[in-house]
Amino acid sequence: MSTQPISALVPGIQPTSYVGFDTITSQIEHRLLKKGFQFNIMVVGHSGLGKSTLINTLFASHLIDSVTGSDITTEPISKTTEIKVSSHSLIEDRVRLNINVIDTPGFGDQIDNNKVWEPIVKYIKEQYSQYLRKELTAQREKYINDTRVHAVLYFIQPNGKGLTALDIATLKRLTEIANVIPVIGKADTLTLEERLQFRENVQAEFKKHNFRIYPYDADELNEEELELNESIRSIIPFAVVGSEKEIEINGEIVRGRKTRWGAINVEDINQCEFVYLREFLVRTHMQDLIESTAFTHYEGFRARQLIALKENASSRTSAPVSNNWAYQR
Ligand SMILES: Nc1nc2c(ncn2[C@@H]2O[C@H](COP(=O)(O)OP(=O)(O)O)[C@@H](O)[C@H]2O)c(=O)[nH]1
Ligand SMILES: [Mg+2]
Repeated sequence: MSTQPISALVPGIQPTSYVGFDTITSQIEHRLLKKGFQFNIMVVGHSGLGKSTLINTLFASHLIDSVTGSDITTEPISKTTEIKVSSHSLIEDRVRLNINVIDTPGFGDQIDNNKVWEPIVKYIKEQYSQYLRKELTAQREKYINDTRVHAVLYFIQPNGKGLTALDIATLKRLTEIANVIPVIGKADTLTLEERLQFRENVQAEFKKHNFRIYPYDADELNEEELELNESIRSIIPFAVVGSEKEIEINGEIVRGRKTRWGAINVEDINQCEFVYLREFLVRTHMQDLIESTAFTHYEGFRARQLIALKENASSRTSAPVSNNWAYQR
């Protein structure tokens, strides 16, 4: 069966005078602008890898605090990974972007890191579950508030070797349920050659473990889009450097970091891959991240839940109906 849309098969008719349905694009735009956009981004990785700084650099706004400076020897170390959500509203031109940043402090900071990914996995699934519950109510809201995690930025330590056991265990679980974008944090601590070698090692491990890393090649993508995805994949994990400060390099004010050995301009593609990450995450794939979450990850969850419910109902004898939306695979 052909999967081509009807419109591609039927020759178009040009009306003899102006009808005006070409305005539908601006009508849609008007609606969308009024409503605003929701984007939910999660950061995962060890403390001090530059997660908060990178989020602030990405959106050129101070969204989350960097909690360094606090004395870790006196602060109690939390036993598990915490989930901290902060909501922001950014406006650029006429577009309002509502961002939820989901921070995961405490990840990997314990001596025993067994199952520290669990609160993260639980949070992601809970958002799917909440969304499904809202969709299934008789009086469905017109716009369901979307808290589903659209992108997970996973920070890999620039250790020069490769993934740790914790990275592997966490990535395995997260890539099954969300769009995961791995990055090498604080890449300025590696030389350019070290970065290339490190990336090669990490990419080989992704292959070996068969991780499904975002972006995905969907059937409907054209050649150009597939090529773009391929080129993005070749530089994943992005070697990034973040900074909220502006510094002066050769008389120019840029966003960068001053070190004892010199200065780094985070927006210079010869010095780090921050610009590529921003281009990809914000300027080419933001809508695709939102759609992939809805049509791939959430859809899978939804189907499994509904099948489970149905089976539950048909095999039910006297057992009470379970109100438990636990994730079932
Ligand atoms: N060298 C270097 N330091 C960074 C970078 N990003 C952040 N930092 C510094 O590292 C410390 C921890 O950063 P933070 O963003 O709070 O890390 P988080 O714990 O992962 O959220 C701060 O002192 C930052 O100024 C980076 O890309 N390179
Ligand atoms: Mg932080």
